[in-house]
Parts: sequence; structure tokens; C-alpha cells
Amino acid sequence: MKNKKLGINSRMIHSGEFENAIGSATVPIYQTSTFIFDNAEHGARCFSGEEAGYIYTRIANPTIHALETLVADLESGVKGIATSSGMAAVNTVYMALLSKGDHMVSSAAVYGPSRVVMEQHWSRFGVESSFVDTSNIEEIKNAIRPNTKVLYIETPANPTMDITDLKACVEVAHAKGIIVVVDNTFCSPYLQRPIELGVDVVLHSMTKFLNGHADIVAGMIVTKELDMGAKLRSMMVTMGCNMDPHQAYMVIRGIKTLGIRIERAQESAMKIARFLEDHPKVDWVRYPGLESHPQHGLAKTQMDGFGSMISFGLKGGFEAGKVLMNNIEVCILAVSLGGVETLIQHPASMTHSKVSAEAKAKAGITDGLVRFSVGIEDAEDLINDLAQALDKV
Ligand code: LCS
Repeated sequence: MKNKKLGINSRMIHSGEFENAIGSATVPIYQTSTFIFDNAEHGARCFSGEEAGYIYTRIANPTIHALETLVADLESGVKGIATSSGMAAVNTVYMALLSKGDHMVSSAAVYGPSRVVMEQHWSRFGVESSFVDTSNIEEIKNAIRPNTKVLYIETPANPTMDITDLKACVEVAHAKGIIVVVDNTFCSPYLQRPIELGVDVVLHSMTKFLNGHADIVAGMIVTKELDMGAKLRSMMVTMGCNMDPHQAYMVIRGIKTLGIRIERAQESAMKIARFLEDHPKVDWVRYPGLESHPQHGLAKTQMDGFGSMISFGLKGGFEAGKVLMNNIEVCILAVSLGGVETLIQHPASMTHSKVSAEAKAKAGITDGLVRFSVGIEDAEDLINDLAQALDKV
């Protein structure tokens, strides 16, 4: 972590550990499944932990290690554990931190599968869960039980854009020995570093902003403490949800432009949010940068910028939203987010379709909600595109 004192944009380019044997300007792709031992004794020492050394790519690989140390540095953590996808990161955390009879309190609005896997699958192994509005600290306090082990938060939440006060959560949870986990996908470390606010574990779908080019699926876990890092790494290795070296190379490449991509996208997002708020066919807009966002004040202090995710609803509800989605020309109708291209999707029938109707209603994921991930195209083109599609509504 020799670059710790540099600014975050410099660290995006220069952080990350790798042994540079021949002066490569970028991190090479070590596309190998296994590593040669000097002799039998060396192999035994690597396995016993007596000597550090690469053994097998599911356990560790130099390209993946460079990415893990890079993201850990950006998140102000001590250990990074790369995973094959964001869901692999979510499940590694659930499996390592929750046992039969344990309970998790989570934001009600989270990425659909992060909730569904808990309610439909981890419940089969005796793990209990409660999904509450974590933007209201009282709801968290009321949901905590004697067996609560994990508080799991998404802020801003997918797709409602609700914002949770992380410092307040840490205070409440740590007083009861509860581990705080934050899915930081919507912000990336460029906009929010939960570990600096006391959070224990941060995870990412790096498929989104960190990679940023809609061409890779990848995940990452970062921990505040070394022991927690070792525990989660051991679970990732055992479950076999490791990253591939090529995937790691692509994400390292993407991260180099994370700062400029986010600056550009969030500048456009602010303009688009204001355009939508003023449009007669738009019923409501949820963007942390708007004064009308209920947690706008908290967003200003907790985040270093408002990001590029917007949720909104049209006066004509879902039918009007469908007309909008079917008539966009520059924006792309697709799930995922955080890439250079602007994406539009309908959570109730797409990313959150497996969440029960009752849970969706309680979490504020209404049928009329349309989610917008602003890319780095010209803002004027995006606004003109929305305007022409809204004309058809
Ligand atoms: N966490 C959040 C906040 C996400 O938005 C996603 C994916 C995941 C975790 C899972 O990551 P993955 O395994 O896909 O890398 N979110 C998606 C979305 O909103 N649309 O498509 C995927």
C-alpha cells in the first residue's frame, strides 16, 4: 500500500501489488491454473503457510492479487477477496458470517437476488432474516433479536435510492456485537467508503462501476480487519467462487478511469434528474442530488457525490413506463448498471421480479418505478432521447 498517501484518482492507476519482474507498465495476465514449486520441500512450506507463495489460482493468483490489493486500498480496507460475480461475494459473506439459528437484518430494498437467496435458500439451512427500511434507524433497532449476527445494507438502495445512515448503523450494531456489511455497488469507493465510517465488510458487484464497460461479471469483498479477511478468503476458496485472471485484468483496466467516468456520468445525471422533475408526464423522481430526495442532506455528508443512478415514475404508471422503454433510441433497454452506456430497466418485472409482490410493495418497489443508469454519452443526447420517448407516452 505504498501509494496510500496519493489521491484516489492516482491510486486507481498506481495502487495494487504485483511483482514486476521485467518492468511491465501494466499488470500481466497470469493465465495459469497452477504454479511450479522449486522442490517438494518448497511445496510443503507453501501449503503449511510457512512461506508465502502461489500454489493454485483458486487460492491466489498474481493478477487477481493486484486487483484485490487495489480495491482494498481504494476502500480503505486491509484485505480484498475477489469473486466470480457480485452474487458470489454476497453468498460468500452470508455463508461465512451466518450459521443455523442466526439472524440477519437487511435493507428491504436490495438487489432482488440478494434478498431472494436469503429468503428461499439460506432459510433452508436455518438462517433467519428480517427486511426493513434501514433508512429509518428505529426500524433496525426494532428488528434486532438476540441472535442477530449481521446487519446488511445497500445505500443508495437498488432500486429505490433510499439512503441509510452508515455511522448510525455502526453505532447501533457494534453495541450489540453485530457485524455491519455494506453493498457499495451503487457508489464505488470513489463516492463512498463505508469502512472509513466503521463498517466491517464492504462488497461489490464489480460488474458495474468498477469495471464500467458492461463486458465482465465480477465481485469483490473488502474487510476492515485482517482476521475477517482471512475468514472470508477461506470461505471463497472453499466454495470455489474465485475470479479468473483475465477477468481481474479487465477490472484493473476499468478502474483506471473510474473517477473520470463517475464525474462525467453524475454531472449528466443531475441534469437528467432536473429535466425529469420538471417534465409534466413524470410523477416523481428519486435522485440523491435533488433537494426533494428525503435523505438529500445525509447524501451530502455521507457521499462524495450523488452518483448516476436515478429512479422515477410516470403519471401513467407502468403502462406509460413501457411506452417510454420501448421508444428510447440512444439509451439501451437492459439490466445491469454503472457502465459507460446509459441503461433503462423496469425493476418490478426484471431485476426484482422474483421478490414477492408483498415484499416489493413494502420496500417501495412499485410497478411504476423505472430505473435509469446514466452513462457517459452527451447529456444533451440523453435528454433529447428521453424527451422524444416521453412525447410518445
Ligand atoms: N449487488 C448489487 C447492488 C447489484 O446491483 C447486483 C447486480 C449484485 C449485487 C449482483 O452482482 P452480479 O452477480 O450481477 O455481478 N445488479 C444488477 C442489476 O441491478 N441489474 O442487473 C444486475
